[in-house]
Amino acid sequence: MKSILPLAAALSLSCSAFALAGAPPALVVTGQIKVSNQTRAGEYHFSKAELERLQQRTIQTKTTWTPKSAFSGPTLSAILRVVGAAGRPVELVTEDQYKVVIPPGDQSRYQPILALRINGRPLEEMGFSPWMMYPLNDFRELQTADIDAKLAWRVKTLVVR
Ligand SMILES: Nc1nc2c(c(=O)[nH]1)N[C@H]1C(S)=C(S)[C@@H](COP(=O)(O)O)O[C@H]1N2
Ligand SMILES: [Mo]
Repeated sequence: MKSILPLAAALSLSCSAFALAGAPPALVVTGQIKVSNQTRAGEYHFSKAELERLQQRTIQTKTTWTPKSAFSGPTLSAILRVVGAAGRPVELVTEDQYKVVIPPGDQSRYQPILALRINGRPLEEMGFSPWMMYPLNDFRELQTADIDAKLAWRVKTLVVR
C-alpha cells in the first residue's frame, strides 16, 4: 500500500495536468522550425481546431484504396508556413512509426494536403486521420504505384529536415 501511494499521487498529478492542457495535439511538428508554441523550443503542437483554421484545399481523386472522393484539409505548405519552415523537406512519422520524406518540389508542384475529411466525413471516424493526400487524378506522373508510399495515414509528427 505504501508503495502505491506515490504512484497514485503521480497519476492524479499527470491526469490533472492533462486536463489542464486539454486534448492531445492532433499533429506535432519538430526539427528545423523557427516558430514554437511549446515551452520546449523547436516543437509546435497543432490542435485539430487549428489545423481546420488553416488554408484548406479539396482534392478530388481516387486512390488505391478509395474510389474518386473529395479529400479536404490544410495544405502541407500552410502548416509549414506557421512554423517558419516553408519549402523544407519534411519527414512524416505515423502512429505506427511508418516514415516517408516529402521533398520541397512536391509541395510547390502538387500542393498536397493533410486530409482530415473524405466527402465531408471525418477521416478520424475511420482511423485514417490525418492522411497525406496528393492530387493523383490531376497528374499523369502521380498515377503509379510509387506514389502510394507517400500517402501516409495517421500522421502523428512532421520532422522538418
Ligand atoms: N500509417 C501508415 N501509412 C502508410 C503505410 C504504413 O505502413 N503506415 N505504408 C505506406 C506504403 S509503403 C504504401 S505502398 C501504402 C500502401 O500500404 P499497404 O500496402 O500497407 O496498404 O501506404 C503507405 N501509407
Ligand atoms: Mo510501399
